[in-house]
Amino acid sequence: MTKSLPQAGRVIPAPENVLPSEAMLSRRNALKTLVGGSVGLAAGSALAATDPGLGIAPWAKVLGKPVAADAYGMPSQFEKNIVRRESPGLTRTSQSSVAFTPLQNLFGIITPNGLHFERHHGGRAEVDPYQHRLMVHGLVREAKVFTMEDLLRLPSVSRIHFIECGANTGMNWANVAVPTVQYSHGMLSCSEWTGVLLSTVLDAVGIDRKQAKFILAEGADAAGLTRTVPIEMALDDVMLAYGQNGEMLRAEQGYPLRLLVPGVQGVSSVKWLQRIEVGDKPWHTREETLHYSDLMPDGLSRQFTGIQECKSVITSPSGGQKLLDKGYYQISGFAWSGRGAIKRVDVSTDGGRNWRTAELQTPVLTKALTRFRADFIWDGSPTLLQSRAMDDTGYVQPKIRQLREVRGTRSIYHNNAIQTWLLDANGEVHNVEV
Ligand SMILES: Nc1nc2c(c(=O)[nH]1)N[C@H]1C(S)=C(S)[C@@H](COP(=O)(O)O)O[C@H]1N2
Ligand SMILES: [Mo]
Repeated sequence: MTKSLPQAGRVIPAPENVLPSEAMLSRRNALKTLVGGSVGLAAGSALAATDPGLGIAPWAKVLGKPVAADAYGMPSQFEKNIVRRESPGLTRTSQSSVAFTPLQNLFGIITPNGLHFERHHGGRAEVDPYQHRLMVHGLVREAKVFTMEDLLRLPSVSRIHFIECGANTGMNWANVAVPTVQYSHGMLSCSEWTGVLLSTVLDAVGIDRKQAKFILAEGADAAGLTRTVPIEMALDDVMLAYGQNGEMLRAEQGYPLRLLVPGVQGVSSVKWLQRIEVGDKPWHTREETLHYSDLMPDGLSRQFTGIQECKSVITSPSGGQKLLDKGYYQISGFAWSGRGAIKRVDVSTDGGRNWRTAELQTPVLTKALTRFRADFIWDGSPTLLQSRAMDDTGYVQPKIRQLREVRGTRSIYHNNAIQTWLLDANGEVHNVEV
């Protein structure tokens, strides 16, 4: 007979300096995710080891499963609720739709490949890598067509970068209190991408350095998605990526080849990339005129506002979770900036009146998610949780009011405002605006 874990709701003494081990036990037992299932019960074994009355666990009485040869490994059966989710009613078809990353269930800064958010305009293309080609032409000395084999022979780089859809947190503009961080911020993921710098390929075709001002990237999917990228970016850190966290790209992420434009809204990172054209002016494609432009209060539309400004969000505790008791918790979340590295994150437990500096987990990388954490002792009263990030340009994440003063209320894209979670007296966490 196994004994049950110590009761959730057990009061852990809350001294000023909570011991990490006790703190972890408290947190894991007391934090329950209502939406999205478990919260990673890794502490179970540690608890059991210290329980003198445990006896022999059922799984120790039988032979385990054989090695999973010839099969792709999957998460534990107990983690099957940790999945991407579509926001009910958000899109009319699941081809032109988005499935959000469960940010509340992630550790560290890397998004597992099966949980990277997906955003398609014309469905997920199934591209045969042997038939796929990348054409590079326009203002170049010699236009070229590359096979995947050609690209895999070129010098490669591996870099950790986030991708955030420009529309991430878009519903908060209209103060729609989407219930969880998965839906409010989950068009955000971070991977180690491997591929060839675009500059390497542009060197190979010999771009006209005087005339070349922009490149056009085109996808091979049904949407034929196209975006303009300025040449300074193209020659800087833009990648032709074929690798994602140590394996080939997932089909959802653009297998076998995508553009990766670090720090810029996701739409520029064209998936199933089949064509790069070098030109001297922007193309003004559908995805940079009709969409992905910002309607200002005066009725004018701002175009080419691509960079994802500095932003952060607390993922634990976050909307839809429930704290089952007072006492010690860890506040944890992500901070990121499309302009560089995160310099500092502050957290507030009183709606922004007082702030204290959170710890940043290393590595702190440019244009990558950065994990922050802070200790928190909940006294059981209603609490407004916020985080505020600053990047290495000195830019500080704004309040939603400050953003609305400039941008009005009709925006969809680029909401990088401070997020507020209300932890109510029942321990339930809600998306609120203050
Ligand atoms: N070819 C193509 N590339 C595309 C898209 C698309 O629909 N087709 N969607 C874009 C959008 S809007 C975003 S936010 C990112 C999402 O990347 P992900 O699906 O890998 O998360 O891909 C971009 N690249
Ligand atoms: Mo997007």
